[in-house]
Amino acid sequence: MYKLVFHVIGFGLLALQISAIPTHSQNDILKNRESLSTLSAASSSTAVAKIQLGKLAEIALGVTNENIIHKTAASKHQKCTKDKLRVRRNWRSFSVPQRKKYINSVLCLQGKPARTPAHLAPGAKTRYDDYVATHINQTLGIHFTGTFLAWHRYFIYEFEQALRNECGYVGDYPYWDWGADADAMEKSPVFDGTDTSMSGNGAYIPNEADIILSLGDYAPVILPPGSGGGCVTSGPFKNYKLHLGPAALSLPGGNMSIAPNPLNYNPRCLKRDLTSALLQSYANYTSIVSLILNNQDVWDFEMVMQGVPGSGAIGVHGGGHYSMGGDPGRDVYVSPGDPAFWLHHGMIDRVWWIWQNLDLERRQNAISGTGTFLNEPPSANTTLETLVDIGYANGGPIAMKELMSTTAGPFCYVYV
Ligand SMILES: *[C@@H]1O[C@H](CO)[C@@H](O)[C@H](O)[C@H]1NC(C)=O
Ligand SMILES: *[C@@H]1O[C@H](CO)[C@@H](O)[C@H](O)[C@H]1NC(C)=O
Ligand SMILES: *[C@@H]1O[C@H](CO)[C@@H](O)[C@H](O)[C@H]1NC(C)=O
Ligand SMILES: *[C@@H]1O[C@H](CO)[C@@H](O)[C@H](O)[C@H]1NC(C)=O
Ligand SMILES: [Cu+2]
Repeated sequence: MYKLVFHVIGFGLLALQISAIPTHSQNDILKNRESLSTLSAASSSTAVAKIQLGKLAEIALGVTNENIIHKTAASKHQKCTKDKLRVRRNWRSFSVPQRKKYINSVLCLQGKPARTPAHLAPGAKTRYDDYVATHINQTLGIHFTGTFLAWHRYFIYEFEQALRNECGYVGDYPYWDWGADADAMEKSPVFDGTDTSMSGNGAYIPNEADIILSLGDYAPVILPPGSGGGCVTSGPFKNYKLHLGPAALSLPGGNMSIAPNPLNYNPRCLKRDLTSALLQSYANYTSIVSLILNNQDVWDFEMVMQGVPGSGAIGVHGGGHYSMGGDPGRDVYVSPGDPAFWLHHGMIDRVWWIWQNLDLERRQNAISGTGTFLNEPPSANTTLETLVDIGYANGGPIAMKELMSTTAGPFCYVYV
């Protein structure tokens, strides 16, 4: 059962320095309590769960806004003030010109030369590839680890920074609302293949076999194939070439494609195999709300999100990735090579942000896990002092503690 603790004003690290915690007005508390009575458990009706998710996001927004006001009042050094706050928005709420501006800035990054030295990643040719190369290089240290959520928060933020600083993007950062597309991905404004989408499905390949995900000694997870399978034929990214990988690409029928050096140059088309059934099973509104409401501990939250090994589930994170299908959609390492990656991880970050803001005091700085994939091989626990680094992509090494709040450290954004 979900219990909201009314520590709606949490200050993260700053809280420790502030003696008197401002109290909430009685009205706000009553209002929250009222809306929370309908939020004790995820509804099995996806239509109701959609409303629940909207309410949870509203609560998170309210908490973040108040937090900023109080932090600004408490310290002149507060960098993230209300006038600087950026909003991240649902791709569905972007106008046509806004969508085109975002897409053009991504295409721009794909046209700029890489920073990664060729001797480290000969296949990294563009600034976009710098992000793919770094993700490939670090995959086993950033998934099923203590850094998973924060690393990806930093990674997509620094991608946004590159769009802004190197490609003149001035719009909002978009997220993909999985629940809205769970019944028909092909109709999603993210994947409908129009020139305002992230390109559409791959060319249809008939009679594709199932995808078989194997992980150590756990029973394999069997996923159905989708409605495409081949190269993307429409939309802004139909001529885009993947340059890196494959590193661990699951193919229909159970084989895996692995390049001897996934950082070598291996130009090929972007493939998709849109699989609504996966989004429907793992990333519908009910699954999103129950992820948020049913997991009090950050370990449970991040594990359920990624799919608890052996449970047969792949979580909302895996649901989003594998529902894109194709190449690199089915390759954990190379996944940022699909331009929809950034919208998917926007939603991942949004869900974390909502979860954190429902109990900031306990969750703002909650970390669990180590520096290695499922702690294999065993490594030290991740802490607030652990450094994360996204290599040649952008930014510099940064401590976990800087990444835990979206309105502190380098960040100043909320989700609407
Ligand atoms: C991969 O990681 C290693 C170890 O952190 C680093 O030295 C190297 O520069 C990275 N390579 C790329 C391509 O980022
Ligand atoms: C899997 O790979 C083997 C060896 O390359 C090949 O013989 C077989 O046909 C492949 N299976 C499928 C389903 O692609
Ligand atoms: C929604 O997701 C949950 C858990 O991921 C699943 O059990 C349920 O069957 C899904 N609902 C629908 C309508 O597919
Ligand atoms: C690492 O974290 C685990 C789980 O929270 C805990 O049981 C263990 O004591 C920690 N190890 C160290 C060395 O702090
Ligand atoms: Cu990742």
